[in-house]
Amino acid sequence: MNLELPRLPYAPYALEPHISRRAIELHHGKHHAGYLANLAALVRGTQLETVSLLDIVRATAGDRTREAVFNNAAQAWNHALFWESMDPAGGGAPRGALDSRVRQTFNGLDGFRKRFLDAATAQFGSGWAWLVLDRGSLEIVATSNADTPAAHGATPLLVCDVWEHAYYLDYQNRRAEYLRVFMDHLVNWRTAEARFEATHV
Ligand code: MN3
Repeated sequence: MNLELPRLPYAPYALEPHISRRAIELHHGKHHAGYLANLAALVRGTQLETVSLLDIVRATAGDRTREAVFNNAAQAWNHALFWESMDPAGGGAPRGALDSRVRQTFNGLDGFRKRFLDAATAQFGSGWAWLVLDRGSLEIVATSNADTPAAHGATPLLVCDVWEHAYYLDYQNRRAEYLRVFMDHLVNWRTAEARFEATHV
């Protein structure tokens, strides 16, 4: 069964002082785990019970009769990528092929940083900010609630959670500050490079 809570790629205290152990434990152990528990209950005994999480996301996207399944599956998938999008030694710059493409596409790394932070800050209410590869082009997109570019044919490379539960405990209402910390201290370019390079094999 593929609906088990994935382990964090680092210890729950490893992102301190930027994100507290308490915030990570609640976010991973309660929010992320909660989406998976809801999803397991929703798909039990259905044909979706034996397919992968991403296949559930794709099979239910845009289907209003299965909105709860989509929301819980997409949230679970998005969170798994979010944990991999951070690292205790994160921040800095991409390397190799991704570095060139980011600089070319967004007019330098500073251009990327500004565009990503603007998109994430401007997302009204709950959602996610992404760097994706869509039909060969790098793009920055924001999605609302559970929605995910993975349901719409794009390949997500990086994601930042902008639901209030991601930052309220440590940053209260200061989403912009949380986002700057994400970009400058936590963003995991190594996993983004691996995803980018995997699309070129
Ligand atoms: Mn979250």
